[in-house]
Amino acid sequence: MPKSAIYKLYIDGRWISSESRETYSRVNPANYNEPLGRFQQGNEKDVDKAVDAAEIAFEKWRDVPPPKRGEILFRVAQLLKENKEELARIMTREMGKVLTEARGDVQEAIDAWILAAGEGRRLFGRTTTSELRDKFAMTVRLPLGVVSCITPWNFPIAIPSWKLSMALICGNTVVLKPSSDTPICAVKLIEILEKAGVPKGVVNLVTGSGGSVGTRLVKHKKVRAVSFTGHKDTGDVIMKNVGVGKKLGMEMGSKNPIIVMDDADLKLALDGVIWGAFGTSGQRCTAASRVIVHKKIKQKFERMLVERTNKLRLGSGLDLKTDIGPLVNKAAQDKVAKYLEIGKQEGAKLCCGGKIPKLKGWFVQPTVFTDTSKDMKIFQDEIFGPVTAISEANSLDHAIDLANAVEYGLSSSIYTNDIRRMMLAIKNLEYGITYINTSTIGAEVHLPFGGTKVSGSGWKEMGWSALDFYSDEKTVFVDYSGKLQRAQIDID
Ligand code: UN1
Repeated sequence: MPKSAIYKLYIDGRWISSESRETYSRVNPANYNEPLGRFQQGNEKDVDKAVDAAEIAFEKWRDVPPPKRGEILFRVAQLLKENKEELARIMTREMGKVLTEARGDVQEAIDAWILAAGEGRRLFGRTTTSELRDKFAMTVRLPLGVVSCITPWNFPIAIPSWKLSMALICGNTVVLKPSSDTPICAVKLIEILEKAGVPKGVVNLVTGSGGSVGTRLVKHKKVRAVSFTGHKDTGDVIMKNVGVGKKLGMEMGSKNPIIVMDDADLKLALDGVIWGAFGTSGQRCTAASRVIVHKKIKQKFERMLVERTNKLRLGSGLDLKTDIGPLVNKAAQDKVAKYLEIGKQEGAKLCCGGKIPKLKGWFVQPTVFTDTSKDMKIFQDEIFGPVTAISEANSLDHAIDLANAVEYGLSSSIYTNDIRRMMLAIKNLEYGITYINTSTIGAEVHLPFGGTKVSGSGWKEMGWSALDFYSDEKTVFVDYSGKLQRAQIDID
Protein backbone atom coordinates (compact mmCIF):
# COMPACT_ATOMS: atom_id res chain seq x y z
CA MET A 1 0.00 0.00 0.00
CA PRO A 2 1.91 3.12 -1.12
CA LYS A 3 1.51 6.00 1.32
CA SER A 4 0.16 8.31 -1.35
CA ALA A 5 -2.43 5.79 -2.62
CA ILE A 6 -5.64 7.49 -3.73
CA TYR A 7 -8.78 5.36 -3.53
CA LYS A 8 -11.71 6.02 -5.87
CA LEU A 9 -15.46 5.62 -6.01
CA TYR A 10 -16.89 2.78 -8.08
CA ILE A 11 -19.89 3.85 -10.14
CA ASP A 12 -21.35 2.09 -13.18
CA GLY A 13 -18.31 -0.19 -13.45
CA ARG A 14 -15.72 2.65 -13.39
CA TRP A 15 -13.30 3.82 -10.72
CA ILE A 16 -13.76 7.59 -10.59
CA SER A 17 -13.12 10.64 -8.41
CA SER A 18 -15.89 12.32 -6.47
CA GLU A 19 -17.75 15.26 -8.01
CA SER A 20 -16.62 17.15 -4.91
CA ARG A 21 -12.93 16.86 -5.97
CA GLU A 22 -12.23 16.52 -2.25
CA THR A 23 -10.43 13.74 -0.45
CA TYR A 24 -9.79 12.87 3.19
CA SER A 25 -7.02 10.89 4.83
CA ARG A 26 -6.69 8.31 7.59
CA VAL A 27 -3.88 6.89 9.69
CA ASN A 28 -3.20 3.46 11.15
CA PRO A 29 -5.02 3.41 14.52
CA ALA A 30 -2.15 1.42 16.08
CA ASN A 31 0.38 4.04 14.95
CA TYR A 32 -0.97 7.43 14.10
CA ASN A 33 2.27 8.43 12.39
CA GLU A 34 1.51 6.00 9.59
CA PRO A 35 -0.79 7.40 6.87
CA LEU A 36 -3.04 4.96 5.03
CA GLY A 37 -3.98 6.91 1.92
CA ARG A 38 -6.46 9.41 0.52
CA PHE A 39 -10.15 8.68 0.06
CA GLN A 40 -12.93 10.30 -1.91
CA GLN A 41 -15.19 12.68 -0.02
CA GLY A 42 -18.29 11.64 -1.94
CA ASN A 43 -21.36 13.88 -2.11
CA GLU A 44 -25.03 13.89 -3.16
CA LYS A 45 -24.18 14.09 -6.86
CA ASP A 46 -22.11 10.92 -6.62
CA VAL A 47 -25.00 9.17 -4.90
CA ASP A 48 -27.39 10.25 -7.64
CA LYS A 49 -25.04 8.90 -10.31
CA ALA A 50 -24.65 5.64 -8.44
CA VAL A 51 -28.40 5.19 -7.90
CA ASP A 52 -29.06 5.93 -11.59
CA ALA A 53 -26.47 3.34 -12.62
CA ALA A 54 -27.98 0.81 -10.21
CA GLU A 55 -31.47 1.51 -11.52
CA ILE A 56 -30.41 0.86 -15.12
CA ALA A 57 -28.40 -2.25 -14.19
CA PHE A 58 -31.41 -3.64 -12.31
CA GLU A 59 -33.34 -4.19 -15.54
CA LYS A 60 -30.81 -6.80 -16.69
CA TRP A 61 -29.70 -8.20 -13.33
CA ARG A 62 -33.25 -9.07 -12.26
CA ASP A 63 -33.49 -11.28 -15.35
CA VAL A 64 -30.26 -13.18 -14.77
CA PRO A 65 -31.42 -16.61 -13.53
CA PRO A 66 -30.64 -16.84 -9.80
CA PRO A 67 -28.39 -19.94 -10.21
CA LYS A 68 -26.29 -17.86 -12.66
CA ARG A 69 -26.12 -15.01 -10.18
CA GLY A 70 -25.05 -17.65 -7.67
CA GLU A 71 -22.11 -18.69 -9.87
CA ILE A 72 -20.78 -15.13 -9.82
CA LEU A 73 -21.26 -14.95 -6.05
CA PHE A 74 -19.44 -18.21 -5.63
CA ARG A 75 -16.48 -16.74 -7.52
CA VAL A 76 -16.50 -13.84 -5.05
CA ALA A 77 -16.17 -16.40 -2.24
CA GLN A 78 -13.28 -18.12 -4.03
CA LEU A 79 -11.42 -14.86 -4.62
CA LEU A 80 -11.90 -13.83 -0.98
CA LYS A 81 -10.45 -17.18 0.02
CA GLU A 82 -7.43 -16.76 -2.26
CA ASN A 83 -6.81 -13.26 -0.86
CA LYS A 84 -7.77 -13.96 2.76
CA GLU A 85 -4.38 -13.28 4.33
CA GLU A 86 -3.74 -10.08 2.39
CA LEU A 87 -7.21 -8.76 3.16
CA ALA A 88 -6.86 -9.60 6.85
CA ARG A 89 -3.58 -7.65 7.04
CA ILE A 90 -5.10 -4.66 5.26
CA MET A 91 -8.01 -4.77 7.71
CA THR A 92 -5.76 -4.88 10.77
CA ARG A 93 -3.80 -1.87 9.52
CA GLU A 94 -6.94 0.01 8.63
CA MET A 95 -9.09 -0.50 11.74
CA GLY A 96 -6.91 -2.19 14.32
CA LYS A 97 -8.44 -5.56 15.17
CA VAL A 98 -5.90 -8.32 15.80
CA LEU A 99 -4.91 -10.47 12.84
CA THR A 100 -6.63 -13.67 14.03
CA GLU A 101 -9.90 -11.77 14.28
CA ALA A 102 -9.36 -10.04 10.93
CA ARG A 103 -8.97 -13.48 9.36
CA GLY A 104 -12.23 -14.44 11.05
CA ASP A 105 -13.89 -11.36 9.56
CA VAL A 106 -12.84 -12.36 6.03
CA GLN A 107 -13.93 -15.94 6.75
CA GLU A 108 -17.37 -14.72 7.79
CA ALA A 109 -17.56 -12.91 4.44
CA ILE A 110 -16.53 -16.06 2.55
CA ASP A 111 -19.25 -17.99 4.40
CA ALA A 112 -21.84 -15.36 3.50
CA TRP A 113 -21.03 -15.41 -0.22
CA ILE A 114 -21.11 -19.24 -0.29
CA LEU A 115 -24.45 -19.27 1.51
CA ALA A 116 -25.95 -16.68 -0.83
CA ALA A 117 -24.55 -18.45 -3.91
CA GLY A 118 -26.34 -21.64 -2.85
CA GLU A 119 -29.58 -19.71 -2.35
CA GLY A 120 -29.56 -19.14 -6.09
CA ARG A 121 -30.87 -22.69 -6.38
CA ARG A 122 -33.46 -22.28 -3.63
CA LEU A 123 -35.03 -18.84 -3.07
CA PHE A 124 -38.12 -20.74 -2.05
CA GLY A 125 -41.61 -19.37 -2.17
CA ARG A 126 -44.49 -21.44 -0.79
CA THR A 127 -47.44 -23.23 -2.22
CA THR A 128 -50.49 -23.80 -0.11
CA THR A 129 -54.17 -24.69 -0.29
CA SER A 130 -57.08 -22.53 -1.32
CA GLU A 131 -60.51 -22.33 0.30
CA LEU A 132 -62.05 -22.57 -3.17
CA ARG A 133 -62.07 -25.38 -5.72
CA ASP A 134 -59.76 -25.20 -8.73
CA LYS A 135 -57.89 -22.27 -7.33
CA PHE A 136 -54.15 -22.48 -6.75
CA ALA A 137 -52.23 -20.37 -4.20
CA MET A 138 -48.51 -19.68 -3.91
CA THR A 139 -45.89 -17.05 -3.23
CA VAL A 140 -42.89 -16.13 -5.38
CA ARG A 141 -39.92 -13.97 -4.48
CA LEU A 142 -39.26 -10.88 -6.57
CA PRO A 143 -36.38 -8.43 -6.20
CA LEU A 144 -37.03 -4.95 -4.82
CA GLY A 145 -34.80 -2.79 -7.03
CA VAL A 146 -32.04 -0.46 -5.83
CA VAL A 147 -30.91 -1.09 -2.26
CA SER A 148 -28.72 1.22 -0.10
CA CYS A 149 -26.30 -0.52 2.22
CA ILE A 150 -24.71 1.57 4.97
CA THR A 151 -22.08 -0.36 6.87
CA PRO A 152 -19.86 0.05 9.96
CA TRP A 153 -16.11 -0.25 10.42
CA ASN A 154 -15.98 -3.00 13.05
CA PHE A 155 -16.63 -5.84 10.57
CA PRO A 156 -15.46 -4.03 7.44
CA ILE A 157 -15.55 -6.99 5.06
CA ALA A 158 -18.01 -9.31 6.81
CA ILE A 159 -20.93 -6.90 7.26
CA PRO A 160 -20.86 -5.42 3.72
CA SER A 161 -20.71 -9.05 2.55
CA TRP A 162 -23.75 -10.05 4.66
CA LYS A 163 -25.73 -7.31 3.00
CA LEU A 164 -24.40 -7.42 -0.56
CA SER A 165 -24.46 -11.19 -0.96
CA MET A 166 -28.11 -11.50 0.04
CA ALA A 167 -29.21 -8.36 -1.82
CA LEU A 168 -27.55 -9.58 -5.03
CA ILE A 169 -28.77 -13.17 -4.99
CA CYS A 170 -32.31 -11.86 -4.60
CA GLY A 171 -31.79 -9.83 -7.79
CA ASN A 172 -31.36 -6.30 -6.41
CA THR A 173 -28.70 -3.79 -7.32
CA VAL A 174 -26.78 -1.93 -4.64
CA VAL A 175 -25.13 1.30 -3.63
CA LEU A 176 -22.71 0.70 -0.75
CA LYS A 177 -21.64 3.45 1.63
CA PRO A 178 -19.01 2.01 3.97
CA SER A 179 -17.88 3.67 7.17
CA SER A 180 -15.46 6.54 6.55
CA ASP A 181 -13.05 4.65 8.82
CA THR A 182 -12.75 1.61 6.54
CA PRO A 183 -12.78 2.70 2.90
CA ILE A 184 -9.83 0.48 1.94
CA CYS A 185 -11.59 -2.73 2.95
CA ALA A 186 -14.63 -1.60 0.97
CA VAL A 187 -12.53 -0.85 -2.12
CA LYS A 188 -10.81 -4.25 -1.87
CA LEU A 189 -14.14 -6.04 -1.57
CA ILE A 190 -15.57 -4.24 -4.59
CA GLU A 191 -12.42 -5.00 -6.62
CA ILE A 192 -13.08 -8.66 -5.92
CA LEU A 193 -16.73 -8.36 -6.98
CA GLU A 194 -15.60 -6.71 -10.22
CA LYS A 195 -13.07 -9.48 -10.86
CA ALA A 196 -15.68 -12.15 -10.12
CA GLY A 197 -17.84 -10.78 -12.93
CA VAL A 198 -20.52 -8.73 -11.18
CA PRO A 199 -21.84 -6.66 -14.12
CA LYS A 200 -21.34 -2.90 -14.20
CA GLY A 201 -23.86 -0.86 -12.23
CA VAL A 202 -24.99 -3.86 -10.16
CA VAL A 203 -22.82 -2.77 -7.22
CA ASN A 204 -21.63 0.81 -6.72
CA LEU A 205 -19.42 2.25 -4.00
CA VAL A 206 -19.64 5.79 -2.66
CA THR A 207 -17.35 6.73 0.23
CA GLY A 208 -17.92 9.93 2.20
CA SER A 209 -19.70 11.31 5.21
CA GLY A 210 -22.97 10.08 6.67
CA GLY A 211 -24.33 13.62 6.56
CA SER A 212 -24.17 13.91 2.78
CA VAL A 213 -23.72 10.45 1.22
CA GLY A 214 -25.67 8.55 3.89
CA THR A 215 -28.57 11.00 4.07
CA ARG A 216 -28.95 11.10 0.29
CA LEU A 217 -28.92 7.30 0.08
CA VAL A 218 -31.63 7.09 2.73
CA LYS A 219 -33.87 9.79 1.25
CA HIS A 220 -33.44 8.91 -2.43
CA LYS A 221 -36.80 8.32 -4.09
CA LYS A 222 -35.47 5.58 -6.37
CA VAL A 223 -34.14 3.47 -3.48
CA ARG A 224 -36.46 0.61 -2.45
CA ALA A 225 -34.70 -0.57 0.70
CA VAL A 226 -32.13 0.71 3.18
CA SER A 227 -30.02 -1.67 5.23
CA PHE A 228 -28.04 0.01 8.00
CA THR A 229 -25.70 -1.25 10.71
CA GLY A 230 -24.35 1.30 13.17
CA HIS A 231 -25.08 3.55 16.12
CA LYS A 232 -28.64 3.95 17.37
CA ASP A 233 -28.47 7.75 17.14
CA THR A 234 -27.77 7.42 13.41
CA GLY A 235 -30.56 4.84 13.26
CA ASP A 236 -32.92 7.39 14.77
CA VAL A 237 -32.04 9.96 12.09
CA ILE A 238 -32.37 7.34 9.33
CA MET A 239 -35.79 6.29 10.59
CA LYS A 240 -36.99 9.90 10.39
CA ASN A 241 -35.50 10.44 6.94
CA VAL A 242 -36.41 7.25 5.16
CA GLY A 243 -40.06 8.08 4.46
CA VAL A 244 -42.69 5.70 3.17
CA GLY A 245 -42.12 3.41 0.21
CA LYS A 246 -38.89 1.78 1.41
CA LYS A 247 -38.06 -1.21 3.54
CA LEU A 248 -35.76 -0.32 6.43
CA GLY A 249 -33.52 -2.88 8.08
CA MET A 250 -31.39 -1.65 10.99
CA GLU A 251 -28.91 -3.33 13.30
CA MET A 252 -27.74 -1.12 16.11
CA GLY A 253 -25.79 -1.37 19.31
CA SER A 254 -26.37 -3.21 22.52
CA LYS A 255 -25.30 -3.69 26.12
CA ASN A 256 -24.96 -7.44 26.13
CA PRO A 257 -24.91 -9.39 29.40
CA ILE A 258 -23.23 -12.64 30.34
CA ILE A 259 -24.94 -14.25 33.33
CA VAL A 260 -22.70 -16.49 35.42
CA MET A 261 -24.71 -18.69 37.79
CA ASP A 262 -23.37 -20.33 40.95
CA ASP A 263 -23.39 -23.81 39.34
CA ALA A 264 -21.44 -22.68 36.24
CA ASP A 265 -18.08 -23.99 35.09
CA LEU A 266 -16.19 -20.86 36.13
CA LYS A 267 -13.13 -21.45 33.94
CA LEU A 268 -15.36 -21.79 30.90
CA ALA A 269 -17.29 -18.67 31.90
CA LEU A 270 -14.04 -16.77 32.36
CA ASP A 271 -12.89 -17.65 28.83
CA GLY A 272 -16.26 -16.48 27.52
CA VAL A 273 -16.16 -13.16 29.40
CA ILE A 274 -12.59 -12.37 28.30
CA TRP A 275 -13.41 -13.15 24.67
CA GLY A 276 -16.76 -11.36 24.74
CA ALA A 277 -15.63 -8.26 26.60
CA PHE A 278 -12.22 -7.66 25.07
CA GLY A 279 -12.32 -9.27 21.60
CA THR A 280 -12.10 -6.55 18.91
CA SER A 281 -11.23 -4.28 21.87
CA GLY A 282 -14.90 -4.41 22.86
CA GLN A 283 -15.94 -2.82 19.56
CA ARG A 284 -18.66 -5.28 18.62
CA CYS A 285 -22.40 -4.83 18.77
CA THR A 286 -22.34 -8.20 20.48
CA ALA A 287 -19.59 -7.36 23.02
CA ALA A 288 -20.11 -8.63 26.57
CA SER A 289 -20.09 -5.21 28.21
CA ARG A 290 -21.92 -6.50 31.29
CA VAL A 291 -21.31 -9.52 33.51
CA ILE A 292 -24.05 -10.51 35.95
CA VAL A 293 -22.65 -12.84 38.57
CA HIS A 294 -24.44 -14.88 41.22
CA LYS A 295 -23.59 -13.56 44.68
CA LYS A 296 -22.22 -16.95 45.87
CA ILE A 297 -19.38 -16.87 43.38
CA LYS A 298 -19.02 -13.15 42.78
CA GLN A 299 -15.83 -12.53 44.74
CA LYS A 300 -14.11 -15.59 43.35
CA PHE A 301 -15.10 -14.86 39.74
CA GLU A 302 -14.12 -11.22 40.08
CA ARG A 303 -10.64 -12.24 41.25
CA MET A 304 -10.28 -14.68 38.37
CA LEU A 305 -11.40 -12.05 35.86
CA VAL A 306 -9.05 -9.38 37.15
CA GLU A 307 -6.09 -11.75 37.12
CA ARG A 308 -6.71 -12.70 33.49
CA THR A 309 -7.46 -9.14 32.38
CA ASN A 310 -4.19 -7.88 33.84
CA LYS A 311 -2.30 -10.35 31.65
CA LEU A 312 -3.77 -9.09 28.37
CA ARG A 313 -1.23 -7.37 26.12
CA LEU A 314 -2.01 -4.23 24.17
CA GLY A 315 -0.31 -3.59 20.85
CA SER A 316 -0.47 -3.64 17.09
CA GLY A 317 -2.87 -6.26 15.81
CA LEU A 318 -0.20 -7.40 13.35
CA ASP A 319 1.97 -8.60 16.25
CA LEU A 320 0.79 -12.13 17.02
CA LYS A 321 1.53 -11.66 20.73
CA THR A 322 -1.05 -8.88 20.98
CA ASP A 323 -4.35 -9.65 22.69
CA ILE A 324 -5.97 -6.23 22.34
CA GLY A 325 -5.52 -3.85 19.44
CA PRO A 326 -6.29 -0.12 19.39
CA LEU A 327 -9.69 1.52 19.07
CA VAL A 328 -10.60 2.70 15.62
CA ASN A 329 -9.90 6.43 16.05
CA LYS A 330 -9.31 9.27 18.47
CA ALA A 331 -13.01 10.03 18.92
CA ALA A 332 -13.60 6.43 20.00
CA GLN A 333 -10.72 6.63 22.47
CA ASP A 334 -12.05 9.93 23.86
CA LYS A 335 -15.53 8.47 24.28
CA VAL A 336 -14.23 5.47 26.21
CA ALA A 337 -11.99 7.72 28.34
CA LYS A 338 -15.08 9.77 29.22
CA TYR A 339 -16.91 6.63 30.37
CA LEU A 340 -13.95 5.56 32.49
CA GLU A 341 -14.35 8.84 34.38
CA ILE A 342 -18.14 8.55 34.55
CA GLY A 343 -17.82 5.03 36.00
CA LYS A 344 -15.56 6.24 38.78
CA GLN A 345 -17.75 9.26 39.52
CA GLU A 346 -21.01 7.35 39.71
CA GLY A 347 -19.56 5.06 42.36
CA ALA A 348 -18.66 1.86 40.53
CA LYS A 349 -15.55 0.14 41.82
CA LEU A 350 -12.65 0.01 39.38
CA CYS A 351 -11.08 -3.48 39.58
CA CYS A 352 -8.39 -3.07 36.93
CA GLY A 353 -7.42 -1.01 33.88
CA GLY A 354 -9.09 2.36 33.58
CA LYS A 355 -6.23 4.23 31.92
CA ILE A 356 -5.25 5.48 28.51
CA PRO A 357 -1.68 4.25 27.94
CA LYS A 358 0.93 6.58 26.44
CA LEU A 359 1.33 4.87 23.08
CA LYS A 360 1.28 6.15 19.51
CA GLY A 361 -2.14 4.68 18.83
CA TRP A 362 -5.70 4.89 20.13
CA PHE A 363 -5.33 2.30 22.90
CA VAL A 364 -7.33 1.86 26.09
CA GLN A 365 -6.41 -0.51 28.92
CA PRO A 366 -8.83 -3.42 29.32
CA THR A 367 -11.04 -2.40 32.22
CA VAL A 368 -13.32 -4.15 34.69
CA PHE A 369 -15.74 -2.25 36.93
CA THR A 370 -17.74 -3.95 39.64
CA ASP A 371 -20.69 -3.21 41.92
CA THR A 372 -22.54 -1.53 39.10
CA SER A 373 -26.28 -0.99 39.29
CA LYS A 374 -29.18 -0.23 36.95
CA ASP A 375 -29.05 3.52 37.49
CA MET A 376 -25.42 3.82 36.33
CA LYS A 377 -24.47 4.97 32.87
CA ILE A 378 -21.75 2.33 32.60
CA PHE A 379 -24.52 -0.26 33.15
CA GLN A 380 -26.84 1.31 30.58
CA ASP A 381 -24.80 2.91 27.79
CA GLU A 382 -23.00 1.20 24.95
CA ILE A 383 -19.34 2.18 25.45
CA PHE A 384 -17.81 0.30 22.47
CA GLY A 385 -14.43 -0.22 24.10
CA PRO A 386 -12.61 -2.79 26.25
CA VAL A 387 -14.71 -2.09 29.32
CA THR A 388 -17.02 -4.46 31.15
CA ALA A 389 -19.21 -3.93 34.21
CA ILE A 390 -20.03 -6.55 36.83
CA SER A 391 -23.29 -6.59 38.81
CA GLU A 392 -24.35 -9.02 41.49
CA ALA A 393 -27.53 -11.16 41.31
CA ASN A 394 -29.25 -13.09 44.11
CA SER A 395 -31.11 -15.54 41.89
CA LEU A 396 -31.85 -16.43 38.28
CA ASP A 397 -34.90 -14.15 38.25
CA HIS A 398 -32.83 -11.28 39.58
CA ALA A 399 -30.11 -11.95 36.98
CA ILE A 400 -32.64 -11.94 34.14
CA ASP A 401 -34.23 -8.79 35.50
CA LEU A 402 -30.83 -7.06 35.49
CA ALA A 403 -30.06 -8.41 32.02
CA ASN A 404 -33.31 -6.98 30.64
CA ALA A 405 -33.02 -3.62 32.42
CA VAL A 406 -31.48 -1.80 29.43
CA GLU A 407 -33.01 -0.34 26.29
CA TYR A 408 -31.04 -2.72 24.06
CA GLY A 409 -31.57 -6.37 23.15
CA LEU A 410 -29.06 -7.90 20.75
CA SER A 411 -27.06 -10.71 22.37
CA SER A 412 -27.06 -12.44 25.75
CA SER A 413 -25.44 -15.43 27.38
CA ILE A 414 -25.81 -17.61 30.44
CA TYR A 415 -23.36 -20.01 32.02
CA THR A 416 -25.12 -22.75 33.99
CA ASN A 417 -25.34 -26.53 33.97
CA ASP A 418 -28.95 -26.57 35.09
CA ILE A 419 -31.33 -27.34 32.22
CA ARG A 420 -34.21 -25.52 33.90
CA ARG A 421 -32.16 -22.33 34.19
CA MET A 422 -31.11 -22.61 30.56
CA MET A 423 -34.68 -22.94 29.34
CA LEU A 424 -35.93 -20.08 31.51
CA ALA A 425 -33.12 -17.89 30.18
CA ILE A 426 -34.05 -18.74 26.57
CA LYS A 427 -37.65 -17.82 27.33
CA ASN A 428 -37.13 -14.69 29.40
CA LEU A 429 -34.04 -12.90 28.11
CA GLU A 430 -35.32 -10.08 25.89
CA TYR A 431 -32.58 -10.44 23.32
CA GLY A 432 -32.49 -11.46 19.65
CA ILE A 433 -29.71 -13.94 20.40
CA THR A 434 -29.09 -16.08 23.50
CA TYR A 435 -26.01 -18.23 23.94
CA ILE A 436 -25.85 -21.06 26.46
CA ASN A 437 -22.44 -21.80 27.96
CA THR A 438 -20.62 -19.70 25.43
CA SER A 439 -19.93 -16.01 24.95
CA THR A 440 -22.15 -13.27 23.46
CA ILE A 441 -20.29 -13.37 20.17
CA GLY A 442 -20.10 -16.14 17.61
CA ALA A 443 -22.86 -15.62 15.05
CA GLU A 444 -22.94 -17.96 12.03
CA VAL A 445 -24.15 -16.71 8.68
CA HIS A 446 -26.87 -19.27 8.02
CA LEU A 447 -28.92 -18.18 11.03
CA PRO A 448 -30.77 -14.89 11.54
CA PHE A 449 -28.74 -12.18 13.28
CA GLY A 450 -30.42 -9.25 14.96
CA GLY A 451 -31.85 -7.76 18.08
CA THR A 452 -35.02 -6.60 19.75
CA LYS A 453 -35.88 -3.26 21.41
CA VAL A 454 -33.45 -0.47 20.42
CA SER A 455 -30.99 -2.96 18.89
CA GLY A 456 -32.95 -3.74 15.75
CA SER A 457 -35.80 -2.77 13.48
CA GLY A 458 -37.30 -6.24 13.33
CA TRP A 459 -35.77 -7.27 10.01
CA LYS A 460 -32.87 -9.55 10.82
CA GLU A 461 -29.70 -10.05 8.82
CA MET A 462 -28.44 -13.26 7.28
CA GLY A 463 -29.95 -16.70 7.15
CA TRP A 464 -33.47 -17.07 5.81
CA SER A 465 -34.47 -13.74 7.39
CA ALA A 466 -32.28 -11.77 4.98
CA LEU A 467 -34.06 -13.33 2.00
CA ASP A 468 -37.32 -11.94 3.34
CA PHE A 469 -35.81 -8.48 3.67
CA TYR A 470 -34.19 -8.36 0.23
CA SER A 471 -37.16 -9.75 -1.69
CA ASP A 472 -40.80 -9.02 -2.06
CA GLU A 473 -42.81 -12.18 -1.42
CA LYS A 474 -45.60 -11.82 -3.94
CA THR A 475 -48.81 -13.75 -3.34
CA VAL A 476 -50.26 -15.38 -6.44
CA PHE A 477 -53.70 -16.93 -6.94
CA VAL A 478 -54.49 -18.88 -10.10
CA ASP A 479 -58.19 -19.59 -10.53
CA TYR A 480 -58.72 -22.30 -13.16
CA SER A 481 -62.42 -22.97 -12.37
CA GLY A 482 -63.57 -20.95 -15.37
CA LYS A 483 -66.10 -18.97 -13.34
CA LEU A 484 -66.13 -16.11 -10.86
CA GLN A 485 -65.51 -17.55 -7.40
CA ARG A 486 -65.80 -15.03 -4.58
CA ALA A 487 -63.48 -15.66 -1.63
CA GLN A 488 -65.24 -15.89 1.74
CA ILE A 489 -68.63 -15.89 -0.06
CA ASP A 490 -68.84 -18.81 -2.52
CA ILE A 491 -67.55 -21.28 0.01
CA ASP A 492 -70.21 -24.00 0.11
C1 UN1 B 1 -21.26 -6.82 15.10
O1 UN1 B 1 -20.71 -6.70 16.17
O2 UN1 B 1 -21.72 -5.84 14.50
O3 UN1 B 1 -21.04 -12.95 16.35
C2 UN1 B 1 -21.40 -8.10 14.39
C3 UN1 B 1 -20.37 -11.95 16.26
C4 UN1 B 1 -19.82 -11.54 14.91
C5 UN1 B 1 -20.66 -10.48 14.29
C6 UN1 B 1 -20.75 -9.24 15.11
N1 UN1 B 1 -19.70 -12.68 14.08
O4 UN1 B 1 -20.17 -11.25 17.21
